[in-house]
Amino acid sequence: MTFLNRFAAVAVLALSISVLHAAPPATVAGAKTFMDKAEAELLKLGIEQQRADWVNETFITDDTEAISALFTDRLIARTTELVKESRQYEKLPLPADLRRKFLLLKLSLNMPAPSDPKLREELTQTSVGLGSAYGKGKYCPDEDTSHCLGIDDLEERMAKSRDPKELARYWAGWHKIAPPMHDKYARFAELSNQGARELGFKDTGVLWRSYYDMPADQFSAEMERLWSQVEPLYKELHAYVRTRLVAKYGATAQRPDGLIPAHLLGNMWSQQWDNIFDLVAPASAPPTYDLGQIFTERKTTPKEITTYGESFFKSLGFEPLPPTFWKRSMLVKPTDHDAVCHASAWDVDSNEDVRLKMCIHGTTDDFATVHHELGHLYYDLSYRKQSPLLRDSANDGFHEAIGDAIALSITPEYLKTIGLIQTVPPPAADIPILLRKALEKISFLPFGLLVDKWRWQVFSGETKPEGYNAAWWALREKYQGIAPPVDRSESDFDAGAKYHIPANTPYARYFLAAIYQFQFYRAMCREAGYKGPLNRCSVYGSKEAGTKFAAMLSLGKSKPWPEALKQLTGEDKLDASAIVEYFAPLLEWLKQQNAGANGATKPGWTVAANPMKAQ
Ligand code: X8Z
Ligand code: ZN
Repeated sequence: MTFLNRFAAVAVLALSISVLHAAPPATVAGAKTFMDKAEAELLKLGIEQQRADWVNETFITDDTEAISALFTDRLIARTTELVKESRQYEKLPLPADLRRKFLLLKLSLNMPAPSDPKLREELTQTSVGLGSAYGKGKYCPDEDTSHCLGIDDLEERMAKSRDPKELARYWAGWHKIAPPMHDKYARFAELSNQGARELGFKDTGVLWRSYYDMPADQFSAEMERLWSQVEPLYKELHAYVRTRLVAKYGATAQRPDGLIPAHLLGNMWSQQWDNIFDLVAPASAPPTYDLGQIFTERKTTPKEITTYGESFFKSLGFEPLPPTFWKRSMLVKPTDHDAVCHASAWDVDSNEDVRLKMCIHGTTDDFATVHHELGHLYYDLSYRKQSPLLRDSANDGFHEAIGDAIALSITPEYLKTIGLIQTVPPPAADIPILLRKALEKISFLPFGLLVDKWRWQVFSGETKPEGYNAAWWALREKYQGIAPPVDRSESDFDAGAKYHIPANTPYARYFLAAIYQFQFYRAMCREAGYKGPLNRCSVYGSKEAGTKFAAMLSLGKSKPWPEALKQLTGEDKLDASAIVEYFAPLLEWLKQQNAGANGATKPGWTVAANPMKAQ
């Protein structure tokens, strides 16, 4: 043995002794202790972060932004460390439940961050800043800043105005909030990707797609499979609406390529079209009802609107909302300071302290949104007995689908039962009622799909910052069949004018929810003993449906999602057959209309040379 070799042998021995001292060999018992401690620690950090974030989102100032960024930073820093420490247990033969927790820990960050504290801090500050920029966003039509409009006002105007020039002004005015976010967003994506790579994922998009108890690529394929099941329905609806808009607006709505100008659909992002029901309702149909109008006439308060939602859940056997909900929620927009108006549900202490943050105006949309948000909160309350990492939905699509599944039971019979309408419209009103539902649900599907398609491309590097807007409009055109009301270019950043982009909330969840909610609803109807056509079922008051629903909710994230789905529905696959069944009578009717006497309308559109060009 040469001297050098001998030296190396001694060094190796010394090193192995020091390794032995620093870290005893990983054991299954050690893995369990590690996980128990990690869960307790992250729960505490998570509660602190939620409190700081709540204060920031309901009262945006430079200070609350900084406080929120600080607590977000602490939570991410510790989670990242714990994920790295957890690697020593990866190869052990862990019991399935414990192995699942290790996986969930690794997937728990929507915004993975570099472990370099400087870069991590930059990322959290950038991210909180983007969220606040959206929250503070306003369109000021004139010099007088007391006339500025926030997104809640603008959404109401987009819903109600029927003047295309005015609509285009609101649309363009709001989209001006986003260009200043462009470079910050690009930096955000870069840093978040670096964090994802440190955790062992190719990029943040791959991390997000790994969330569904199947390989990331298989998840993308699932989304496409579902889209192909519902695309024919969307295309028929699109063609029908386009014909009616041309009848109303003439040349403004008519384009040779068949695309619909985005500002005419009653919604800032053209994502749900129910606000233009009056423009597309069949002329000969019996009148239905307008909940927004009823709330206005009756001066129904935001609290009362929220109580309608709570009563539905109570009728299924759920507990009343805790008193702190009423004390701590924000139900109306503050008049003296900025707040993020986009509705959200908060589970602040992972136990009882649930809250709603919303700027309720009393529109029909608000009624649906209140049910949506209470769905989140009742899910939170149902899984609070699980251990901390399992206090979450089976997957994020489940979380988004709960309240919507309940809201599908808001049928005319139900509204009569609770005294919101006096008479139930005759059976001839079924088609208009279904049409309004399709304007809310079917119109949403391509948007639900494309938001994350765009983001996955951004995270993977396929779309570069200098091509953000072209990629956005290529997807808007391909999937939604819409065109911008005014010319766009790369000095715009239109994706940034949608809440979930600056807020970094993944969006595929809403597409999944649009499918799941009909599966959940169909199963609950079955449980309630309902036998008629699916669109007329309401499970209001059914304790049988409620018990089965509650059992699924209380599982939280303790089982892979197919098992949770099976518990309620007997099915273990995402399946568009329930949404297709629900809208089957409407699909036939739409086909007839589109093929009808006054000029056959061919569903679909051709690809424009430049999707960023208005006409
Ligand atoms: O963001 C929401 C909820 C809060 S989770 C109000 N939704 C999506 C959106 O507004 O874009 C519900 C429908 C889709
Ligand atoms: Zn939601």
